[in-house]
Amino acid sequence: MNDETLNVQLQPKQYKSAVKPVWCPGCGDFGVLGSITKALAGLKVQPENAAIISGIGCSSRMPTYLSTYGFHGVHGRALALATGLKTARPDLTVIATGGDGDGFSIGGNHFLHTCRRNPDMTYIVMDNQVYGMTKGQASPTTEPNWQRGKLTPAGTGINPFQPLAIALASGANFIARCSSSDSNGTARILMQAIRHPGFSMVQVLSPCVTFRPEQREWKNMLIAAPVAMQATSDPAEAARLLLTDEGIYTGILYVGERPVYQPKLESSIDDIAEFEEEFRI
Ligand SMILES: Cc1ncc(C[n+]2csc(CCOP(=O)(O)OP(=O)(O)O)c2C)c(N)n1
Ligand code: SF4
Repeated sequence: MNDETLNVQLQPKQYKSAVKPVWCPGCGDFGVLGSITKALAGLKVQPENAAIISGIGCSSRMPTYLSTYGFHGVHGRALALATGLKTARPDLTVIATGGDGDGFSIGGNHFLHTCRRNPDMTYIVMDNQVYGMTKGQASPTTEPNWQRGKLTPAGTGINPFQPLAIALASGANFIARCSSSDSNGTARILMQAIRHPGFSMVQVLSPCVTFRPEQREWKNMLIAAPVAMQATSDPAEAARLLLTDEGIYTGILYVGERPVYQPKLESSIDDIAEFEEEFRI
């Protein structure tokens, strides 16, 4: 971190780029963009010391709208990219962003293993229970009886993926759920997620007003999780909470203490030609 830029207090809007979001009016992702800028400002992370990494989807456009470093990658590969970056540049604040399709479908395998590996980064999934960008197909978190999808007119009939329970079982070190309709509350949780060592998984319920207009009602259905001032660090207690909450508890649901993945950076490769030879087919 550059000493000259340490602790300079920027306003949240200074974390926004000059690019105007192309999201549909009313999309929940606007609220999440605001929360990320507030969290970075609150933590006094300078834009040049942060990197936002994403895959593909409406929500994955996030890096474009921020003045930090960023990488809008390929579908489902945000966590692989982000892990590589954090490993090479542990000094950076690395945040991966994306949607439920990107993260739990095509990127599902990376999700499991990033939780397991536990690099010190934050993953923000804007969950709208649908593939927004490709016009409204069912995603892993879609309810089994959602019948408006053109590919699944009778519903998927499949149990939804439970991102937070799976994150817990796979080893994520901080687990929270929030809502895009509560921009300040989400910003506060993101600050804690970013500060906490290890892999922080934050599911933000973020309505797709175009393909799931009924999600506008989410803001009236969310309830604060029944945890005391302090989130539990007991995985069994967290599992009980996550598996019985019907998907609407918000707040910090688990805080763990697993060791962070940060391999040593010294290279043992002295001769690159010799290394290439080893991999020649
Ligand atoms: C390899 C690959 N497969 C499929 C696609 C098409 N595709 C683009 S975005 C997307 C799903 C996006 O849904 P989600 O991640 O939930 O994000 P949202 O748009 O809802 O924010 C898909 C299937 C692609 N870009 N690349
Ligand atoms: S299609 Fe849905 S997720 Fe995509 S920008 Fe529009 S409201 Fe947001």
